[in-house]
Order: sequence, then structure tokens, then C-alpha cells
Amino acid sequence: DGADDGDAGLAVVTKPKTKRPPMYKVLILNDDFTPMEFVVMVLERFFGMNHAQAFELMLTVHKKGLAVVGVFSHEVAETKVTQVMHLAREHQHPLQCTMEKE
Ligand code: NFA
Repeated sequence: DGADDGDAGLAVVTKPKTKRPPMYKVLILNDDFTPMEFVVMVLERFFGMNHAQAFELMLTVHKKGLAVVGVFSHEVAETKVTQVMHLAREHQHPLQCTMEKE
């Protein structure tokens, strides 16, 4: 950390390396077929929301086309996406859940 003397005698200033792991947004996308109650249930089950929060966020997705439903580490985000996609497919709903680097 701090000033580091190279052989040329120049003070090369370096940053202390405190790199946080990148975080990932998990998004839910609107579609015309997935029932509203199913989306609410997904948000309650996998994203720890109460019914009112889940309903409100579902409506945001419905009206705006998509919404961020949480921000997680890569591993946790991937798990959430997989869980949502598996349950949606199981119920034959076209619901899409994706992740992107923040
Ligand atoms: N648009 C869907 C409907 O009217 C509800 C929905 C909301 C779907 C959010 C996907 C995401 N049944």
C-alpha cells in the first residue's frame, strides 16, 4: 500500500487492493401469460418478500416490462434464476428470470 519505490526511484502510487466481489441484479420480465399470483408466489418464496411487497413488485414488472427483484453474489443470483426458471417450467409458464452484472 501507499508509495512504492521502483528501481528508477519514482514514487509509484498504488491503490490498496480491497476488491469487493461483483454483484448481480436478478430481473423478472413481464409476459402476457404467467398468472399474477404465480409471480407473487415466486417473489415470496425465493426473494423473501411479504405478500404486499411481492404484489407491488409484480405490478411494477407487469406495467414496466421488467424489474430488479434483488442484488446478490454471482452464486446466489445464479441459484435464484435457476430456481425461478425451474418452477416456471414445471408449471408451464413462460416467465423469464435473468441476471446481469451490476
Ligand atoms: N402480465 C402478466 C399477466 O397479465 C402478469 C405478469 C407479471 C407476468 C409479472 C410476468 C411478470 N397475467
